[in-house]
Amino acid sequence: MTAAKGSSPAMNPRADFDAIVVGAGFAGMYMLHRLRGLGLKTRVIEAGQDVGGTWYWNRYPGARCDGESMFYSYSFSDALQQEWTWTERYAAQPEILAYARHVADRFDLRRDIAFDTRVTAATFDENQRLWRVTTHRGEVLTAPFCIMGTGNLSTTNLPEIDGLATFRGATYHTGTWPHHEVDFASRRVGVIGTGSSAIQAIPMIARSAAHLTVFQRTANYAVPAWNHPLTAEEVAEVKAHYAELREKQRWTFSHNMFEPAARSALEVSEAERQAEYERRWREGGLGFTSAFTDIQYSDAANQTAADFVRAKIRAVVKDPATAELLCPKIIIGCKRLCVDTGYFETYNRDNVSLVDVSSTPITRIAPEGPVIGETIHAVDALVFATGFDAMTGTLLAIDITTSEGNSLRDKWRDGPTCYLGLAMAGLPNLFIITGPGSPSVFTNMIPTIEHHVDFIADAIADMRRSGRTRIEVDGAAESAWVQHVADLAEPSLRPSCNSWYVGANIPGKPRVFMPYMGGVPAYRRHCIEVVENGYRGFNLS
Ligand code: NA7
Repeated sequence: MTAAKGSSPAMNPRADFDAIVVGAGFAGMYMLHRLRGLGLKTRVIEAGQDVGGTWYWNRYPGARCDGESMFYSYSFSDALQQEWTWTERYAAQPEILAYARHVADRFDLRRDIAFDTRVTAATFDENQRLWRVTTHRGEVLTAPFCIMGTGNLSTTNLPEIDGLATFRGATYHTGTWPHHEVDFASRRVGVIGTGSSAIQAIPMIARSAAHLTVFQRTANYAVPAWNHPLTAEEVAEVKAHYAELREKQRWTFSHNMFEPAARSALEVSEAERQAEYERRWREGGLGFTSAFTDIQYSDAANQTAADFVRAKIRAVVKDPATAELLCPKIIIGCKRLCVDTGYFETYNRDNVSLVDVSSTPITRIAPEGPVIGETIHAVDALVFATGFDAMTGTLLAIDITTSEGNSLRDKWRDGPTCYLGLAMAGLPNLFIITGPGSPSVFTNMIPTIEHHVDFIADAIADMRRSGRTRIEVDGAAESAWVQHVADLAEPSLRPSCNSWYVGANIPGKPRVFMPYMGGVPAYRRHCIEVVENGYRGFNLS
């Protein structure tokens, strides 16, 4: 890869590009589109062979978005949202990937994307005022701005279990699924993990495998998707009102169109509470925990929602011992709520067994399969649905430094610190799209991405207009924001339990509650005030 010929960079004649964007998922693609619109010469660097990011890699059976398709999509182009037609309430991975490809074609994005190329390091040269971005091929590209669109769930977590290399069968990770069809027919399959990915994959694998053994460490809550094909009328109705619906979406709590909670779970009668949970259950999806205002804040309120889901599980799963094992003991909302299609029903099949690895973990993997205590569970294939080094893993895999000796790895040694989840003190002209300290993973990601991309593009455009070339977060503003994010999380039940939100799934990862819990409207208002006050908290020069 060499610097593209043609126009020279507008912002720093010594650089190859005006901006380098890492990642060609939904963040990187829209970032490229916006920067191009500003006339900036931009290069996107993408590890995969095509666009799509998360939806390029997560191809496991049953992979599907648990945000509703008509609102889990770009809003920046009305022509795009009018011409694209989603076929199901929740889009499956192939459809989302097809959409990403369509966007790349429609906006002619690929000509500025270097595929199959992984960024290994990025160093800011203070003298030249530019980032030197190094790829795994050894190339170095330069630009005054570097923007990380690297995703929050893009570095897989493969637990280190003794003997894995000796396993005779095939191994898979849901987050790096092969591109070819994986045929589990007449094979004994083991799935490790019961998070969102597993809960989607298990019913599908159970249908084809000779036998499926699920190794569960922590039982999880799942609410039915009630997925269905969208009718022409449903699609037409949304399309006719997209403009106002999108504006409404931008000011919802999580960029989802859930009905917001109005009351405490504890202020209503038992009958009203049950009716509200039942109504939300019938509706399906992630809006379930928006039933009451205090589900994430009061243990007693949380228990009412948890008890409701546990009763549903017991009603579905026929074997009482299996049902008890599947009933989560953790608070609801501790780990991300899962949305399922036939997950609990799958345990009624004769070819599915559930193995509890909470008290006795998987001690090692023998050539035949996982060993728990003295028992070898023989399988022909092992699926790791063991999640990701979320939110920070991918950024820390890149050696991000400055010529002044600052380094992201040092800065984040005790956990991520970031202003607005967008940029950091000590690392000028570097932006993160949906970084730690922003609403990010608590929201519908595509509109959240659009918000950050617009912020970054507008900031660069403002700098260009005012002839400024350097933007850096003020250390005090960053510390105050980090404290604000922690203060928002503190009264909630969430930081107290183990999840990837606090880094608890990765051994040795500092325990910090990473997402912003104040909701999208408050966050958007902060961002607006920052800009209106001359980029308060940033130093521009
Ligand atoms: P998750 O939600 O992080 O789930 C990973 C699962 O793997 C979870 O059940 C873990 O149990 C389990 N796990 C991890 N390591 C082990 C070992 N060593 N032994 C047994 N079980 C293990 O990842 P997903 O891919 O499902 O979902 C990630 C996000 O993608 C999701 O939240 C949505 O936002 C979309 P644990 O709970 O740690 O006990």
